[in-house]
Amino acid sequence: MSYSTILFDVADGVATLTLNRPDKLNAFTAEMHAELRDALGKVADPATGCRALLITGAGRGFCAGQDLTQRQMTENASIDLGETIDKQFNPLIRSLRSLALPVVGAINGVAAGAGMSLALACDITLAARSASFLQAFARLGLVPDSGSTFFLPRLAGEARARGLAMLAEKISAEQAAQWGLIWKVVDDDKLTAEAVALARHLATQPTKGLAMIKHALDQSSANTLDQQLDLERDLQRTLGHSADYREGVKAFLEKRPPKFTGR
Ligand code: T3D
Repeated sequence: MSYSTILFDVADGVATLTLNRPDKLNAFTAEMHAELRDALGKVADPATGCRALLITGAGRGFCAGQDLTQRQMTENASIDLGETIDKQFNPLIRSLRSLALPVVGAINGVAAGAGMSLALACDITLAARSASFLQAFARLGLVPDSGSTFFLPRLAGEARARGLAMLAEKISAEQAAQWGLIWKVVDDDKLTAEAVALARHLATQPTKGLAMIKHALDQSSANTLDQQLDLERDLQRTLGHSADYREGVKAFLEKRPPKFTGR
């Protein structure tokens, strides 16, 4: 499949996915969703050799959420948004969160609506100092979707989640970092280099272990302590048989840097 709304490239174990509709601040269209689905399928395919994914946007925006020009409203128009959520946005967030490798978000500009949800769904999110975040949904009479009602209270706490979602006020990257919505803020001219370096570093790390860290953290808010302790035991048991664990211990004892293979 050739892509017209995204750029996709794999090098050195890192897949880079760039949303590429800069004139529309990389707003989502049905076509973009189809291309994202295809690209994420490649990232998940072990044959591609991806051990980390980097997501960013082209131009001055990261992603402005759903392209509203695809939602032209006539008097009394009514559209089944449940259908687009079910077929486009939910599969995107589900496939991102279930990727068995780390996902780095490099938020280069405004992230609004489902674009902000996408930023929150990444495992480690860096943002340019000039970037901003907007839960635009309430301005349209909608609820936050694409996981925002899940991520916001967990990351920022109830009070901030409610304020962000109901007031739909744009916040700065600094504010997003202070509230725990993202990992850190980087000077604009350093964002790409820092995000690429981070993704390359993660691609050299124990991929299986990182995937299981994601899994354990994803389960933790729904589990009791007992359930979580059992889960940690089970994951540790699996990882104890991995080549990367053997290499990690060996390298430590031999006082040399480890060479992880992701197995
Ligand atoms: O529909 C469903 O399937 C349900 C799912 C919904 C998920 C959602 O994401 S709902 C939320 C949709 N997104 C929004 O409501 C955000 C709308 N955009 C904005 O509020 C602002 O554009 C921003 C705050 C993001 C950025 O503002 P600013 O001043 O930096 O830029 P701008 O001038 O508004 O936008 C630049 C261009 O991008 C402009 O086009 P033009 O006039 O130069 O030709 C603008 O119309 C376009 N653009 C920005 N956002 C969207 C968009 N075009 C289509 N859809 C957009 N979402």
